[in-house]
Amino acid sequence: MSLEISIVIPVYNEEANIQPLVAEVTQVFRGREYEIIVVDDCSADSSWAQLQQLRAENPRLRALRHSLRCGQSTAVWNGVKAARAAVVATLDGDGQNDPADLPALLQALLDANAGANAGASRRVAMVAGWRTQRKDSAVKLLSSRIANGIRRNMLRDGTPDTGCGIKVFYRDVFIGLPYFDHMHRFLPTLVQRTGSTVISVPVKHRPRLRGKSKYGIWNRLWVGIVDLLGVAWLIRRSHRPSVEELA
Ligand SMILES: Nc1nc2c(ncn2[C@@H]2O[C@H](COP(=O)(O)OP(=O)(O)O)[C@@H](O)[C@H]2O)c(=O)[nH]1
Ligand SMILES: [Mg+2]
Repeated sequence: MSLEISIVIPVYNEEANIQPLVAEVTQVFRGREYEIIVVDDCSADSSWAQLQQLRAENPRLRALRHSLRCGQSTAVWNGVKAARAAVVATLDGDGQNDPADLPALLQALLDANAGANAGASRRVAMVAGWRTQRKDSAVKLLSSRIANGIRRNMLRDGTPDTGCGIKVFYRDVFIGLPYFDHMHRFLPTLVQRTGSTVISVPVKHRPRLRGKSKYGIWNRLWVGIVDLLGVAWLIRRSHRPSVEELA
């Protein structure tokens, strides 16, 4: 039986969140063909021990671990590479995204491509979650609003919330993207650069109940500016003519 979906969850020091989140995903996909891939980015807490225990009792759960901390993008990258399904979902590991949104996002992706050939180039390759009611601190909301405004103006990616951790997409399209640290914040732009379309769908957002946020204003702002320039350069340096071949 082939898998319908691989759910990739990057974690760094999320020891109190992994078990409840895996239980939620398991509940949501009960009776379906799926796998959960948690990628531990060399956590300093008991995340890996939790995963060892959970893996022993849940064959649908796979656990990967980095030998050193490399950041969220690399964790997502390695998780997607390891995925066995043609469609992959990502989910933050802190429980702020609601796994109950995943089936609708998956369906939106499949519906958008109904009747299209698997290899057709112009298709909806990604459905991005859109946190219409974010449950974050005022400081985070404000800094995110400013950063989003600048990004939207520079990249014109037509995506209201690129930073949302919940996304569903075709694995082969993702694997064809250029890899770099922090790429996870630019996935809609990078996917559009391949000629594919991205649609946004409203999703729930929940407050972080356990553990601490790994991002503050400063570690997001400065790298964000460098990344934005880098991504703008990538867009400028790409061409996508249609290619014809003599019969
Ligand atoms: N693998 C990995 N995941 C990370 C890292 N930093 C954050 N994450 C994960 O990315 C997700 C979002 O991070 P979080 O700290 O909740 O960011 P916030 O929601 O913007 O405050 C969570 O699943 C984190 O565990 C990291 O350095 N490596
Ligand atoms: Mg969070």
